[in-house]
Amino acid sequence: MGEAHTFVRAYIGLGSNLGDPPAQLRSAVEALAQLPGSRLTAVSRFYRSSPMGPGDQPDYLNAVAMLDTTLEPLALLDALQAIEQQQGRVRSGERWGPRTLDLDLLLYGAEEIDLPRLRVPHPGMRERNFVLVPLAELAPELHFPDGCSVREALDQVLPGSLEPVSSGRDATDAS
Ligand code: A4P
Ligand code: MG
Repeated sequence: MGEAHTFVRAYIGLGSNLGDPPAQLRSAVEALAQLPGSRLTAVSRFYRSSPMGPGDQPDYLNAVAMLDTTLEPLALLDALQAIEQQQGRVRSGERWGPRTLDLDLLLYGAEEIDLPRLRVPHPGMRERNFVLVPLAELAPELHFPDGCSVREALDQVLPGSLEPVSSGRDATDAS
C-alpha cells in the first residue's frame, strides 16, 4: 500500500551576486529539480536587480521557482540550505551582504509559519520587486494567505532597477 502524499505548491526565491550568478542560478534550478518528493513545475526568467542593502556590492540576479512538494516546510528549508552550502555559500554575518546563492522559501501553499528558523510568507517579500515581478510572471492570479493578491502588492512596491536578462538557459553575466 502506498502512502498518500499531498503535494503543496511552494515558491522559492533565488538570488546571487557573487561567483558567476547565472551559473549559480542554473545549478540551483537543477538542484531544485532533484529534490525528493518534489516536482519543479516552473522557473521565471532571470532578472538583474540593483542591490537592496549595502550599495557597495554587485548587482543581483534573481528568479522565482514554483515547486510542488511533499516535503514539510522545515524539511524543505533544510534542503534549500543544503543547496546553498553545496554552492559555496559562506555566511559573512553582514546583513544583506553579497552572496553566491540565497534561497528563500517565499510561500508554502496558504500556510502562515512563524518559527525562529522559518517565517512564511517570507517577511519583506512584498516590498521587493525582484521577488514580486518574477512571482507574478509565474502566477499572476496568486493570492497571499491574507487574501492580498500579487498584483495588488506589485502596485504598491517601490520601483527599483529590474530587468529580465533571459529565459535562464542563456543568461549572460549579471554584473
Ligand atoms: N529564515 C526564516 N524564514 C525563512 C524563509 N522563509 N526562507 C531564516 C529562508 N530562510 C528563512 O537567512 C537567515 C535565516 O533566515 C536562515 O538561517 C533561516 O533559518 P540567511 O539566508 O542566512 O541570511 P540572509 O539572507 O543574509 O538574511 P536575510 O535578512 O534573510 O536577507 P534576505 O531577506 O534573504 O535578503 N538585493 C537584491 N537586488 N536581490 C536579492 O536577492 N537579497 C538580499 C538578502 C539582500 N539584497 C538583495 C537580495
Ligand atoms: Mg536568505
